[in-house]
Amino acid sequence: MEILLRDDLAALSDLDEKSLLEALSQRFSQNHIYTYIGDILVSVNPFKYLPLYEKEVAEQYKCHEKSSLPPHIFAVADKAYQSMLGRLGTGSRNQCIVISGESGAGKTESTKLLLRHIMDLCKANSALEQQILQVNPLLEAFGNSQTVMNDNSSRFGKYIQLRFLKSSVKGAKINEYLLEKSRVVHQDEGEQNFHIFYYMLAGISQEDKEMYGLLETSQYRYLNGGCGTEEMVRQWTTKYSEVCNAMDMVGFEEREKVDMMTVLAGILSLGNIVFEPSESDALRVAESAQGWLKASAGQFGVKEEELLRSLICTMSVTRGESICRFHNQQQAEDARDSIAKVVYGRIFGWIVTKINVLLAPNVDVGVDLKEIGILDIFGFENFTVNRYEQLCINLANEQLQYFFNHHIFLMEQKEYTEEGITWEAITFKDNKPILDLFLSKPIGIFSLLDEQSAFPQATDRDFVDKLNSKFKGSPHFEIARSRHPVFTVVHYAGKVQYNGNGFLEKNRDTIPGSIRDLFINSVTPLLSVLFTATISRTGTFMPRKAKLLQNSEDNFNSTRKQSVGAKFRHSLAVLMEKMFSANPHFVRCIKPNSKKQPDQVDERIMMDQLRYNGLLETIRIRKDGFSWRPSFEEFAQRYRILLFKPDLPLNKESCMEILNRTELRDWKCGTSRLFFKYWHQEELARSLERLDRAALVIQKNYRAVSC
Ligand code: AD9
Ligand code: MG
Repeated sequence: MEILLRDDLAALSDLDEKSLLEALSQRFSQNHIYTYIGDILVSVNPFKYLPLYEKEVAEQYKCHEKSSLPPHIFAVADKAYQSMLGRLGTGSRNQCIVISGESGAGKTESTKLLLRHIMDLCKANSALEQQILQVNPLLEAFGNSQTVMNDNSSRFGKYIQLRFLKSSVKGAKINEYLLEKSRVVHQDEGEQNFHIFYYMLAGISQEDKEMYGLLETSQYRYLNGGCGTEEMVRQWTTKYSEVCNAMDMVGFEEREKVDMMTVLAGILSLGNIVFEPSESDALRVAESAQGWLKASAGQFGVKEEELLRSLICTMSVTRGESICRFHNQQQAEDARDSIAKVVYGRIFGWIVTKINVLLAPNVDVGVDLKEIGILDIFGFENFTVNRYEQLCINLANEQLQYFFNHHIFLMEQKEYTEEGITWEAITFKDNKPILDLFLSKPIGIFSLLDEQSAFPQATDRDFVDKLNSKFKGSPHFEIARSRHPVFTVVHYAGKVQYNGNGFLEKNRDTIPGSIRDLFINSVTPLLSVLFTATISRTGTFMPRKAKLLQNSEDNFNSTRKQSVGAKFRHSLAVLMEKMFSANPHFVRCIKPNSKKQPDQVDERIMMDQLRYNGLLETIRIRKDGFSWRPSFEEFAQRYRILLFKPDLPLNKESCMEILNRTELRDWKCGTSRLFFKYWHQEELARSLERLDRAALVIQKNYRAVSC
């Protein structure tokens, strides 16, 4: 019973894996989905509506004391906001909120709740805040889809940075990571394409449908026959009007919207093109698909014969002479699919860029804005078949786990040693060796992949053979015997077998020059803009510099063109740098079962997540450790007021003088800073509040007397 009543597991006297699971499941069965482990929030997905987010609840979690209210995601938002303003004794600093958990655990929902509450805390109800909130439906429509793990699975990662001047929000920026473009052309059993296609087909008026040349959902091969039940179609219709509203709010022009829908229609038509042999060397479009070729060329605003040419052959220039190499069936289908992927990918990038332009802070250069970043990245994935995308997604999760370990275990323990605090070391599952397996140079999975991608003749099998020979015997790598080029990585969250088919091509992600030329000359303004601009490493569009660069980028032999893996690693590194310099808050999301069902706990699935999340070790370190570590100066500056001595020097002696006047126990003093348990911060905040109240009473009395 003691367990059930506890909101904070770090406060429990003793705990093992089993009782941790029991505690969380018991709380969950009573709809207490949130639980603290010290300052970390654990959230178990209820898969049902709970009355936890109403206005009155949100009100309670504004500038509150953590211990006085049940654990809540709003409390994390509040703490990040107050810390950013420097109200919690840490000095005003950038903050980041890291949300982790496997697919379907509730990261994106948590992100939305955090955003909502932070916007609520800013108080003013400005247009900018509404715009920031409206961005989500737009991003989700284009970047999310139904998977076996989650009906609204994010197929891209995002880091939302909210920018503040003092307490009011001045702008925001979104970084997106690795949209799973391959979903446009292929979805596994039980999965769907990106939401926007279904929304559009359900929500669009008959008149517009004709204008865009759209048919029924069931007609399109790329949509996997997913017509949806009546109820789903109703929901898609509502979602479509939400997306249209969001586009208006974000500032899309009518022309741009029309172009975008037409291009999406073009992608769908393109997907229906199939090929057959002809009398000559070249393939031709099958008789039954001629209409689709015509439709798609029309929707893309390009000439039919030019679109056909880029599907059935590759043009290359050798010694000033154009040579046409005809595609076989597979190559023609690949060309078709790669056009669909690149066009969709560019539309997504363009939407994010537009959002960022709109939300950019409108302040003078040099104004010091503080930031709260929220990271909602794809969860750890382990499917029946795991491809290149899963490798990247799981690398991102390894990186996040490392960040978590680094903060919770490494940094904390290193500081104790440096500051001479006696401390019994806590062991934890360090995933650095797995990160090294991925990222080491020149012998890491990604370096070897880049090396092989640079050879036009290399095959996916060559790549996997290379891995097998280099990592044989590594504790985190297993050689798999199979007809297919497969290999296994032992991740922090378990073993994942990857199928190397398509790795080299996906890593190169080259767009043939002919396709670029095709679209640059499109009469649809949006398409020609998308292919005239190039996307920089930070995700922003840059004008193309020179024809020379354009050509070299198209050629996968070129060393200038960065591979997808290299770009992804770079953006992850930039993200980590940002996060390491901010004050982190952690939300650990847990999925109670894999059937997306309410009120059901699958103990094995829960236990796996508790284990690889390192939650038991986290409880131990939060219980025994000192999570708040202000310098003498910081501490004295903030709390000397408790002694009514504003001129007290900012040194160790003053800190001792202050602390001796409080009832705080169990804190420690290092050589340059103080070490507090996480609850000490709140006790001190309470003392300050009492002081404030006393000051108010005195003021009031003074006024009464002087009247
Ligand atoms: V993925 O890695 O993007 O595939 P997420 O983002 O972790 O995954 P998401 O937030 O999308 O999962 O949650 C999955 C579903 O769980 C949602 O669509 C909701 O139906 C459900 N969910 C999640 N959190 C809550 C909640 N606090 N209350 C009610 C919830 N339902
Ligand atoms: Mg998500």
